Amino acid sequence: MTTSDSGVLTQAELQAFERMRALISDAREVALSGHVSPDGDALGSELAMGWLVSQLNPQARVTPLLAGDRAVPPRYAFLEGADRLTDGRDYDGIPDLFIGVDTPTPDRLKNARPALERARHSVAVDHHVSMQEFADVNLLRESAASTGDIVYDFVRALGLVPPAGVATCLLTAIITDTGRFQYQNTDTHALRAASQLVEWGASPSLVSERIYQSYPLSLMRLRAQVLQRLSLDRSGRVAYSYVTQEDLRTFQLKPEDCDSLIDVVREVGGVDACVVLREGSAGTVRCNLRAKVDWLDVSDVASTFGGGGHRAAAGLTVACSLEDAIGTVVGAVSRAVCSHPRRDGSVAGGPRR
Ligand SMILES: [Mn+2]
Repeated sequence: MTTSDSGVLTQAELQAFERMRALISDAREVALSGHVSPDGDALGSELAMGWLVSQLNPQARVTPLLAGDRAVPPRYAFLEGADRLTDGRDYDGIPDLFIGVDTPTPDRLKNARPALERARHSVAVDHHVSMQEFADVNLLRESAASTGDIVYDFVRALGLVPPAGVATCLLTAIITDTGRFQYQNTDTHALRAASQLVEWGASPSLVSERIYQSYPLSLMRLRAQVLQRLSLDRSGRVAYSYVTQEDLRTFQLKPEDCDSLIDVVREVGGVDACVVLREGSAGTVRCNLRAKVDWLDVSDVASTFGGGGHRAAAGLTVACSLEDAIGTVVGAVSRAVCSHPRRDGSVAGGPRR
């Protein structure tokens, strides 16, 4: 293994890479999966890792799995290898090696979990604070902006040069998890990796066009509705909005179509946090939380409701009405925010006249 880029890697990470390389080289049957309701990081990292496995071990049979019940979200269908993703329920192989990416717990593997349980060996690569080290080899780097950053390091450490399509998978992972290099997790590692990936042929404009400029008109109309309902908590430091079951029927959208709405709410100036609540079908409410300031850890708030995520981006599900969820969840975020002094130049309430 070459260590040309090992300056950023810890000794433990280099050892984990070496063990991963050995397990990959010895495997004849390899299955991979990211988490259920996959995002750009889960899919991009999984597909890039799948390519990496076939480079290290061309004889291996490699099956990238989908953990959830649904097909690949249309905006990620352009990723190279996305057409080879297999429904976890249709896979009955006994992998010599299972590789989980961007997945903090086995239950987030849902339909791919049986493959993990049947596997002789397992590897997990992740950056979630809440990660339970469930595999034989666990590479957890909480400071990584995305799992794609870590897979990128593995590619570099092995001295591999990916084709443009695979570089685009990793660039997608980094762009989506950093919110287009706008979230607090955006760091020099992510930017350097992105630069090298573009050098290898990845196209930032293609990623932007496919992921951020390809919304159906119905979703744009729902965005308008979400903007109409935009509210501030009593302190004026938390912006929130919501989506009802009725909205999904009216606009003929699926729950996962709502993932991008949090970015609309975060555009409000002067707030420290934002929340989007989405009414579920079974008396539950899914809440997406974002911190806009470094000192706030929304995964802390999420964990008090049994949820999880990262410092700046977390999610949780509560079993109550939408109205009650607004009270309790926005209330909890509000308390977390108000434990810290208000920042200067707050403009959330609009200009004071
Ligand atoms: Mn991720």
